[in-house]
Amino acid sequence: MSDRANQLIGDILRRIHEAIVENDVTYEEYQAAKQWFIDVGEAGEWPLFGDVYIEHVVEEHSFANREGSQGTILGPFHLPDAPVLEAPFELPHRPDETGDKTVFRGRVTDADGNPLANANLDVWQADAEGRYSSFMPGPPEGNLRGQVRTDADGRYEVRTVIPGPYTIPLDGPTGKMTAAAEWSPWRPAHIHLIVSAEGHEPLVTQLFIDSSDYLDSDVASAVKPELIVHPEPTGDGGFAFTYDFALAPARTPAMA
Ligand code: MBD
Ligand code: FE
Repeated sequence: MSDRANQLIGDILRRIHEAIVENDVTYEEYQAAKQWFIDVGEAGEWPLFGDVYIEHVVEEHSFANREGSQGTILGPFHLPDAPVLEAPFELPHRPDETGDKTVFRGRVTDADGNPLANANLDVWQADAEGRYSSFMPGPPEGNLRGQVRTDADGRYEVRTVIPGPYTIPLDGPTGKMTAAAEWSPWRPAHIHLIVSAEGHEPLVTQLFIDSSDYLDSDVASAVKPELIVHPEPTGDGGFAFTYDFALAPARTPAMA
């Protein structure tokens, strides 16, 4: 690995050095940057910063030309071991959970369209105020997190509420950096999923709500047109939409 480390670390440092020279970075700016690195660490925001500003390039590059459905970034708010839900497949929520009720359903298939039975969909999302349980005050632990399995025809169904848009914390170092550059701190409303089935490449993705603001200005640069969904009113005050997932074959494990 030391050839790799030499190459990669060397290249990244060279590019930072070039940016310093090309932009005439001052000693004051260097010291302010050093303090900002310290602040990001103290605030526990390195996962946030990385997933907002860096992960999308890793995802796009790593999965360029993947077969089947589009993926996008994982982000910092996934928790393993959410409960596996039985019918009617309703994500755990508060009795007075706000937000428009919605159901989404579809099929999980392989890249050729053959249904995948017993595929797993791990689903997590913010509440209507854009807050993720376990990471922000408000929603109780486990809120709006759950897993569902496909039936023999590869069909799944999830009942939940439509999330609100999310803003990165404005008073933390990542938010302050974003404000300093006069960038928008918002992510459009989205539902996260990891869709997995034996013998297939797990699909880490998000579904974006078409009526949300910020679809064209996602701070995390993670929106793809194929991932925008269109909830339709069902006549009872709720909404419904469909989404089918096609999984690529598992990548051949790298030779040791
Ligand atoms: C999110 O909700 C998110 O999905 C990502 C990728 C980064 C920050 C917050
Ligand atoms: Fe998110």
